[in-house]
Amino acid sequence: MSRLVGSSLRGAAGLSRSSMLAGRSMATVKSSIGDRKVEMSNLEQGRYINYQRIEDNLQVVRSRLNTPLTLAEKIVYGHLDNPHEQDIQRGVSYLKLRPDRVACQDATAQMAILQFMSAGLPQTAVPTSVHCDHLIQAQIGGVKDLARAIDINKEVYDFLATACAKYGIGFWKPGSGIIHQIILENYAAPGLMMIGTDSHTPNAGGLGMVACGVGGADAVDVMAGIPWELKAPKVIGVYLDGKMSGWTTPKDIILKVAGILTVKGGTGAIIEYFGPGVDTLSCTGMATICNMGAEIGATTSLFPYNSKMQGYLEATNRSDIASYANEFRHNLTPDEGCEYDQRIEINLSELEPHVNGPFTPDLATPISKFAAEVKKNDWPAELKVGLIGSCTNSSYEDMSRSAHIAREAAAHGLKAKSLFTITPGSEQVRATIARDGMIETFEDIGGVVLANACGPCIGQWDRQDIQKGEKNSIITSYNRNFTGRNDANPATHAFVASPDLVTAMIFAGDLTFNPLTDSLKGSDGKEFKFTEPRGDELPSRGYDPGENTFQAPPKDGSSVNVAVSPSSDRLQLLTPFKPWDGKDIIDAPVLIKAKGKCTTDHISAGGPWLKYRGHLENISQNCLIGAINADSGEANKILNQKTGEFGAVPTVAAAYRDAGIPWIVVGDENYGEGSSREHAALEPRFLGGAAVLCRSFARIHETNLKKQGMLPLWFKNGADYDKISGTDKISILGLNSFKPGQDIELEIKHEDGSTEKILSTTSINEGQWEWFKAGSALNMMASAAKAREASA
Ligand code: MIC
Ligand code: SF4
Repeated sequence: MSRLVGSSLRGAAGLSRSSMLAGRSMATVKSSIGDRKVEMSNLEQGRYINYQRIEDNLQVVRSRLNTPLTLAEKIVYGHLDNPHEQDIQRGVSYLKLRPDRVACQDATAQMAILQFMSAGLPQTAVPTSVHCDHLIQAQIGGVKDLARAIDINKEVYDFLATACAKYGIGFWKPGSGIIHQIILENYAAPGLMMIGTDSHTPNAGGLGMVACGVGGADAVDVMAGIPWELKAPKVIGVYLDGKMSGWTTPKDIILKVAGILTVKGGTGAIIEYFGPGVDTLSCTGMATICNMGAEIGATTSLFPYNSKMQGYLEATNRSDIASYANEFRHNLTPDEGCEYDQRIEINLSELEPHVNGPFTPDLATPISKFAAEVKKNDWPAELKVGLIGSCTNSSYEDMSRSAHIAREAAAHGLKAKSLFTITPGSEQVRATIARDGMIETFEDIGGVVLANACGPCIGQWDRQDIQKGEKNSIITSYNRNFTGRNDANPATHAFVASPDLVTAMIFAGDLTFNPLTDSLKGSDGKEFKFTEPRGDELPSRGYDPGENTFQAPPKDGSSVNVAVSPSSDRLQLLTPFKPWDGKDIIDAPVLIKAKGKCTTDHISAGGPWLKYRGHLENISQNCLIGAINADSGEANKILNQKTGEFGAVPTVAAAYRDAGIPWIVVGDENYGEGSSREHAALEPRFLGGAAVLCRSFARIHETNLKKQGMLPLWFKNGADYDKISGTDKISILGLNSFKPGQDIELEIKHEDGSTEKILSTTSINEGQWEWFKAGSALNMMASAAKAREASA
């Protein structure tokens, strides 16, 4: 269902503005939620939770919509910039929102801060934090790897640390942990809204926060005090009934949901969990589910506030937030009778552990059928490496369940048969599991504890046990498993499962092992079966905070100098893109027609390329090098239509640019799936691209393209994809008279000179069209700032 309420319908909603305001002031006479001042986090003084705004906004919105609201709607509409005037139609209207905070990780923060610097503002408008987690490579083990990373990335860390000090941003040093865990431990709070420059920002939904992944340019808007724009999300309700037992974990819920909805099934929607099964999950388990909702394209995922969240807030020294949330519970749970656009039901009592993959996170197989699938598909059965932890699954509960399995195996005299790595999600989790003996347990059976960082999850893995090209299997408790993601080897079959299954499987060294039914032989020659894993949701002795890795910004950072050396190969100040010349785009060669999955990893690879995330020119050398050319089936080999020669994608793109020829990328479904990295949009723009034409886009990437002044075009008729090849040229017509909402006509010119016309659509709205005309959203912001200065 969808709801239409525009300003034109306001009168019909029954209440005039003055009567609503009267209602509000009457309420304040009694006592209102805003009378109490509770800080958003223990680390930021004087920044208070604004439940009063939600209360007030919802009073207006309710009077207009006059219908029960889902929890997602309550929090989202509770953050509307203008609840009176805003059109609200799920899946249709563009909402202007006022998030409470912004979070950035080091690999995306560099570009976000470089853009923020261009805005020329003294401080960020909302509390913001930056987290150093992506640039640490896993080689030998935590301590040494961290020391090496601090050395190698010094220039970037210094840049981020000084920029944070200057602009009032909290800075989490390398070693502190992965952004999403730090946010959960310190900043997430029920009912608040956050945007973060990382697609797994929704992790904070485990604490009832609407937290969305965005590109850096969106973050800059909010940091600069401009409302954040989001298409009013649809709401998919997932009803959880029953109770998990045995080997089933929260991870299996999201693995199952991913199987049902597929990698694009959540696009444009918030996934809202509800039902009696919710209260049986731990808070960190709910965070795992929300985290991996990114894999189905969801705008975010969300759980209603409950006692498990209260317990986690208390355990992380935030009892005041918990008691405030208790007072506000009526707006932290969905209304009775609210309607979802789609409803899914899962009975937790019947849910089996799942293994998803390889190569895509939505290929879901229950463990009872997995061995047969391995054989049928000729996936390598030998398990080379098991990896647990990451931002998705590194809670105390996860670690204690895995340690339980490891202890049991050790008691039978076993060591891990596969390589085994453990990535604690935060310094707090690392210190706590070290204190409670779990690190020792993992090391005793042969595990290697890596730094509190992303490491192998994003290709920061100096993997030595196999040669590139060698077919092999690994299993992780991470969230993503796209081709080549972990070790840059396209022949690696990466599977995703709960930490429990991963840990059990490394003792068998075999993917076909099912710990629920199969036995292993102990060192005494006797067979044994693992008992069902058990763990503690929260540490009974409380968390050990570990080393202090936080740098608070000074009260006044104006004198801090942020230096970017012109000779740096890691950082480069940005030069504004040229505005649109007002003309149609004529005869733009197809740079590449990409076949099949084209994720942000294919468009702008991670791993060794992460080091150039602050240097647009250098990182552009990886532009689309992973995309598969539909004409040849090969990667990074395309026709230069001007010379007739074949070359690497970035080389051909730059040659077109230097000859003044704009070009177009053609893609398939869910183009730009995966990461929030705006480099996947900045690079094609920098190399002279004009448009991307495909069957469908992933949400964040589509916005990133718009922000950087590129045209994201959808085939009106998906079958037209087959009419195009990499030898064609495409003209984009009628741009001068284009009005948002209209189709855009394209003319395809084939190699033999024949032409045909097709239609494309675009989701570009009025404001976004202005970005295109200005050359980028940042250019628009800069000219608005200049105009303000001139009139002051
Ligand atoms: C990822 O998991 O793909 C990343 C690496 O965290 C990205 C962010 C990035 O590319 O820097 C994400 O999820 O947005
Ligand atoms: Fe880091 Fe992996 Fe989480 Fe992305 S998914 S934030 S790379 S741990």
